[in-house]
Amino acid sequence: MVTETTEEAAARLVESLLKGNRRAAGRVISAIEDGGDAVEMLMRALYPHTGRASIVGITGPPGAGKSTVVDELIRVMRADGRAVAVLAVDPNSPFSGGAVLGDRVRMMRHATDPEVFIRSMGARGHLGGLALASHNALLALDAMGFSDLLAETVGVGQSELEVAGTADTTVVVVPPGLGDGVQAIKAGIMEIADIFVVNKADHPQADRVVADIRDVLRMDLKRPEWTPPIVKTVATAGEGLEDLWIRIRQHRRYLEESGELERRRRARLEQEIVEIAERRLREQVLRPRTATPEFRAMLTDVVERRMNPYEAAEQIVPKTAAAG
Ligand SMILES: Nc1nc2c(ncn2[C@@H]2O[C@H](COP(=O)(O)OP(=O)(O)OP(=O)(O)O)[C@@H](O)[C@H]2O)c(=O)[nH]1
Ligand SMILES: [Mg+2]
Repeated sequence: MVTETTEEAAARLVESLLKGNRRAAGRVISAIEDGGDAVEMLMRALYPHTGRASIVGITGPPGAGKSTVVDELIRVMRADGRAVAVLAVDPNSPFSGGAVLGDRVRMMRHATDPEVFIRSMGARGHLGGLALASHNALLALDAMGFSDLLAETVGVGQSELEVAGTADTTVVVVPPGLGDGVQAIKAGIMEIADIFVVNKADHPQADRVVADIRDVLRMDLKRPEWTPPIVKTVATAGEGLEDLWIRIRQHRRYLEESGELERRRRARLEQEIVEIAERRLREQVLRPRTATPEFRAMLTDVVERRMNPYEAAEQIVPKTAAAG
């Protein structure tokens, strides 16, 4: 139930976040993760303060070195005067809140830096979908005043691609020595990469991977204005990260100057509105009409061939209603 006190509590919490209170930020992100009614109230208070930060998505197969790259990138970005917030999203992890142990250890040295914020997000909750939850969490960090947001997502599945889709710039980290080479990560992910990082460049197979990616890019004629650069890094030695940061800034400039940033953000928001509306339709229209004894009886009719699925759907949402 939306009561005035919870609305006020949400506004107060956001007020506190806007002043830079990390505990408040943690609570806001937890509420966003839970995906309950509070999200709407929080976003009402947060949204006017968002839209300033750059969002960089970092994705790639497990163990590619994403967290090590992020940790080193934070160092380079801090030296450049940026305030950096990191959200590590793992759709396969049941854990949430705080950082995943490995990441926490890895990024520990930044823990006392007031201009760095690190948080992880697991698969718990997310009634509205992980992509929406992680994007809303990034918006909260944007409102808090971080100039640059890094979203690390593990893996190359559908939900990871969706999370990556909410970033302005997507960095795909590819390690050498994948069984099938680049083919193994090709599906879907090559298309979303704005920048490739071939990490573990200390590995003898690294140049082979660079050549493989070049081959794939040569066949990709969809992006005449921006050819994704390939950056080699040895994250464990801190090598190549300055170059990566230069490329990220170049991509940002390209996005702004070409109008592509505006287009991407517009398309993403359109998708988001439609998703929220779809969920509402499902919950408020479809669910009540399918959670009835009449529906169970109709289902039996369909199972026993007395009715076909189209006729049954017509009983739930008549064509005339759908058209109107
Ligand atoms: N040789 C070498 N090892 C690296 C390099 N970068 C990272 N590693 C090692 O690779 C392992 C995985 O690194 P992470 O940064 O945790 O990789 P990740 O992609 O974040 O892993 P997940 O989040 O579990 O998918 C660690 O043992 C790192 O020390 C590198 O440039 N060279
Ligand atoms: Mg990681």
